[in-house]
Amino acid sequence: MITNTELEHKGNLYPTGLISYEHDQDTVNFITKNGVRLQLTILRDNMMRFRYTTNGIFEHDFSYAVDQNHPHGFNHLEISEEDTHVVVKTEKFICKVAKDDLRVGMYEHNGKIILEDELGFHWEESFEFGGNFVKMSKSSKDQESFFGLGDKPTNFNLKGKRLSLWNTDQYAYGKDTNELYKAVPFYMGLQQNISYGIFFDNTFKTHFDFCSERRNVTSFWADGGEMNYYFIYGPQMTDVLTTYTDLTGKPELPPMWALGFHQCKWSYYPESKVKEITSKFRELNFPCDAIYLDIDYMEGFRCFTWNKEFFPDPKRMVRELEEDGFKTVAIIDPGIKIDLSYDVFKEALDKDYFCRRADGPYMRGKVWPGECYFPDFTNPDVREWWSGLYRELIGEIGVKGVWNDMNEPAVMEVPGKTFPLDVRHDYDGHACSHRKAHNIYGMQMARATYEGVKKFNFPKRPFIITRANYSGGQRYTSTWTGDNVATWEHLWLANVQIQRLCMSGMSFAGSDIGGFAEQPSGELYTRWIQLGIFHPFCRVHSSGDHGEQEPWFFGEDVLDISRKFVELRYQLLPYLYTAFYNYVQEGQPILKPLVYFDQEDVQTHYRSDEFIFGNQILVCPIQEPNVQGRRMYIPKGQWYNFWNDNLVNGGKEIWVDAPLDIVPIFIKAGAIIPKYPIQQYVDQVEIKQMTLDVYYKLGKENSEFYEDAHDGYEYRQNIYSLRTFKLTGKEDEVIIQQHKSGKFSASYETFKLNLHGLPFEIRRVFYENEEVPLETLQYNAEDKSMIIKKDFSELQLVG
Ligand code: MIG
Repeated sequence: MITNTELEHKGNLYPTGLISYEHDQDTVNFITKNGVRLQLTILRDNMMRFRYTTNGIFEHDFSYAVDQNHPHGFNHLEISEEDTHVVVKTEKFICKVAKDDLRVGMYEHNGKIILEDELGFHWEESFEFGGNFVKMSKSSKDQESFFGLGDKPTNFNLKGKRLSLWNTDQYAYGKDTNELYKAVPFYMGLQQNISYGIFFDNTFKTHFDFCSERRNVTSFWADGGEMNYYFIYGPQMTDVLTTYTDLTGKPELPPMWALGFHQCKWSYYPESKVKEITSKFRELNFPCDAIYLDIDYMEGFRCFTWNKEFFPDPKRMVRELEEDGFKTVAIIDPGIKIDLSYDVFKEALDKDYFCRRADGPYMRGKVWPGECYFPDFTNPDVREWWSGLYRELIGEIGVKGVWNDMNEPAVMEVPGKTFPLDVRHDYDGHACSHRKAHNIYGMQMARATYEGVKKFNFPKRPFIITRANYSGGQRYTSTWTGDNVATWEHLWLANVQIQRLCMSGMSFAGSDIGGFAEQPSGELYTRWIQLGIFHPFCRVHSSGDHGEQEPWFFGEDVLDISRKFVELRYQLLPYLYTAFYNYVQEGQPILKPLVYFDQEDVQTHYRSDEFIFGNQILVCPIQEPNVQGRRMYIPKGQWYNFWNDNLVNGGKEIWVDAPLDIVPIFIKAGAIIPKYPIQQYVDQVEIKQMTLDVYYKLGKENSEFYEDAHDGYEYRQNIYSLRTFKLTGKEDEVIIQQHKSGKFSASYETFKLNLHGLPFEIRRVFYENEEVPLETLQYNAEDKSMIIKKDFSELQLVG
């Protein structure tokens, strides 16, 4: 591995003194004596983009990551000059550019340092590839922490790590494996309660060093392309992350069934096996919404074909599964078998849609079907063609979701496990080699798949899952963490990786529950389910080489406990769906690591076991065998133990009991949690009454509850309902106010309120500001529940 220091010895070059600078409405251009140019663009009051070129010529400005519709515009911009610096002020922060070497510093208006260049921009010429290795280094504070970078299987806080981004098929990876399936060149720094973000939008192999080589220096560099990064100021991590997701985009709401429990294996076939599995779920009353078909459903692994011996009538099967409440998800890989009698291959060949080597011939590689060619998904015509291939699978057969695998891209039996680097790509009209296109190949495949599934499933919503991705890919697809292993270490990793993906703008993520490689014990499986039900994507998957991984395989106890937790997920679906709504609307991550939840509390900066699911549920998985409980950190504030309603004051570590049928769960005081009755699959029954679990608090707390038709696009025409509840608790009273927006009208008329932790006996009730007898609300003193009309605006309970 090349280190920074070695690179320095190899001849780094630096900008020299400024000749001039000029600016227009949102951009300042700096020109130096040795031809370096810096283009600084203000996108938001809290976001600036920095682009450098070393010879005065910028590349055509193009990005797959940046959402074309991202919000931009700012309130204030002031450019002035000091002796040594050019000063650019926005409403939120100040940027100073040094005249002698273009080094940049970012400051709060009160003068506090946010982030300063160390060496700043520098580069090394690459004669082998042409172009530069472009580099940036920043000074770092002792107490600084770092978060983000996608799916890295390492400590949550990245301080001390050196990592690179090059999408790689890593079967049975381990803790600290460097390169994995995704490239998300975005991280957040946090020092002295000031958070900022760096998004290095460069699709070449990129490298990040978080004070690993030098204690007080953070650097990032790329094997080619431009130094092109966005600086985002917080000071709250939530400002940084939501600005990053504004820039790189958010997904549509998924269909609600995609948030149910999913069962997968490599592979369920033939049809009778698939049916045996799905029937067993129903027979055992174990909720499940989706069943997956891995590569063996195809004819000789040819994409968009069916093995007619195993699946004689896929359309009928998919319909029958659907009648039983199961959606079918099918896998599609990028490799297209070289076979002149296979129409998909023939068509792509005729249209010249496959990737070529630099010297002409098509790029050939071995994957499951044998020798394959690979579509160039960076070509818009190819994407359009690929999306059309879903006509039969989605439009006619009725498959509801598509699973894109092997799109790092993975190639078998070759060094590097991927395409040769000379392979050519269209890159949407900016022709380049695989060095530049590698990290976005999977994202562009998932994008084309998304377009296709959306088109042929319309007006229902598409569901896509991909293994490889790049920043911005969250607009099109969900993801999973690839080929993990059935070990306790991997349970720990799954927890960290999903939180990290949530911190990287990709909240719709999950791990292979139970582990892909090898086989879990019943205990490990149970603990994994107890974590997995809190992940935005919740799917059991296994390689199938090592035995079964269905919930009933491990015996009665595991089945019963697993069912209890999957049922809890189904009860919490309206709460999870609301968290999804906040993600889709504002870019709020669905899981909130403790540091994100309360960055001011330094206790949280190195913690990663505990996390907040949505806004108000604290979870701490059990990640070790043979334990009856553990110590965990409770963030500041008041929390109810979900299992016994005991109230805990946070800001400290406590012991929590957790025998095998319990995982530590706490509810934030003041929260109002919407719940469904248990269903075997989404929309199995019409909801007759919603439950709201109300947790008393001395003080105030707001909660939200979002609803719509669970599928389709009417929600975009205002046919949704967003309820905001304000709870205000005093010693002898509690007031709940409701505000509702949107035009969706739910199937039920009433809420059942379950009151938790009420410190007084209710004596008087005021409903819409008028006193009513307790009986009107069918108050049940025993279980502390009452029934109220769903559109109430104010309820006051007095002791
Ligand atoms: O080389 O399709 O990560 O989930 O079951 C293995 C077979 C290819 C890797 C995926 C895994 C999937 C498997 N695939």
